[in-house]
Amino acid sequence: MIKGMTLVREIGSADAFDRLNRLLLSLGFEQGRGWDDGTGRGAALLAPLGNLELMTGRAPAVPAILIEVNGLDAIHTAVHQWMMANLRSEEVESLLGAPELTHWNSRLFTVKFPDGTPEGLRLGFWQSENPLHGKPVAIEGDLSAAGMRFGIVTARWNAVITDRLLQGALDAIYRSGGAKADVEIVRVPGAWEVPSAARSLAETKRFDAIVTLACLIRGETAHYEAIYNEVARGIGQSQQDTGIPHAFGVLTCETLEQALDRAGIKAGNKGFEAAIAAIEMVSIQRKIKAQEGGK
Ligand code: DLZ
Repeated sequence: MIKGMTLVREIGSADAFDRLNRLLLSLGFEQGRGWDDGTGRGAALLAPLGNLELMTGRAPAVPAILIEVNGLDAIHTAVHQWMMANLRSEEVESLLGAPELTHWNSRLFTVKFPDGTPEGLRLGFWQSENPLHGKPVAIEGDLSAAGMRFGIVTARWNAVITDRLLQGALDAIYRSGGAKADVEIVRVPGAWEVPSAARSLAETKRFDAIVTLACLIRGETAHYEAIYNEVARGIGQSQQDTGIPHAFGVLTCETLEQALDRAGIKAGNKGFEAAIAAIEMVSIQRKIKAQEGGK
């Protein structure tokens, strides 16, 4: 299974290397493990998600390195300030573009950092635009996980499926602005153990939501109905008793093939969907509480 992706880019001077490293960290990249082997240095800048995009038919209209952000205008301001402090001011205008709408419902700006190489380091920063305008009539949850803490309980039984569900859940949280430090994962033997671990996590009050992940396959599971009913009841009861949203990412399938389909092959990834539901529920809970407080 693919685990990650690394893009390697040479920076022409040591001075530019240090300054760009500091800038990108200040914009929100996470510091990874760097290296220095006496002949050169490397700095690892970690983003929550990677994406390899191939294209054909025409040249790309964007830089080869695209960085998705929240708060595009604040990022633009920070980059502008950095450039004004580090470069000649007359250079900045030609190197830094303004945020512009793209044809894929996003806004993007490009910037070229002089880095000692002839072409310079060209980056594109972009942010997706929310298509919803106006105030919703109903209270609806937002899909920003920034500042939210999650406990994820995942079963080791049928790990080929539950690992994919876990990957989907983490994908959803990190893509929505959640921080790695705010996610704790607990692995339990099987679906049967999920409710009690979920309750233990919820009772610590350290989490805004719990995401439960497991996979029951009828053909291979003795007492399938009995286990399923108890798991569903236990997770529901923990949610009711603790008042902390519990997202239900427990697959109940007839066959392994059906389970694979629901774990990212043909029918979406139910782990991803469960985590999105958790984010939404935390947001809804906060809005309801805020409304109460305002009365
Ligand atoms: C025992 C069992 C069986 C037969 N099937 C499954 C399954 O399909 N999915 C799952 O998550 N767990 C299964 N288990 C394990 C039980 O959930 C539990 O972990 C053990 O009975 C130990 O209490």
